[in-house]
Amino acid sequence: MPVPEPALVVAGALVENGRLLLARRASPPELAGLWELPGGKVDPGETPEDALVRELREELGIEVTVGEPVGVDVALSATLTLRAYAVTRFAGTATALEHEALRWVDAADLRGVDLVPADAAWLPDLAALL
Ligand code: DCM
Repeated sequence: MPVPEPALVVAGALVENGRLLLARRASPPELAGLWELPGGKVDPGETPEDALVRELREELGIEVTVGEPVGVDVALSATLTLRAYAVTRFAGTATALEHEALRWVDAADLRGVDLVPADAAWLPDLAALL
């Protein structure tokens, strides 16, 4: 039997003036209160870049230009893979439309933040953007 490709979750690393945007999750219970790069699942027939544009519009109310991948893909499970992209340009003011809170962190702040486990794998890559 063919093995299906894992579905992809894409997340955006928005950097402005040496600070990275993090968003605090409201759910599920095991991730609630932890900080993440905002994003979400790629829909069937959608490119990862288009999915990230859509997700950041829905979650933050901004229009972004998607840049290069950041770090390596992270396996969330056998069926789900997580990928981060640099977001180099965006228009509008990021607002927590679906998260509990937003926060802009500098390199020092980033070291002390409680990230969701998958995103913590990217800490060196994220620090290098700041
Ligand atoms: N996820 C993650 N890190 C992110 C974004 C998402 O670990 N920066 C995970 C949480 C969920 C899955 O991806 O297991 C789907 O995300 P969501 O619930 O936001 O659609």
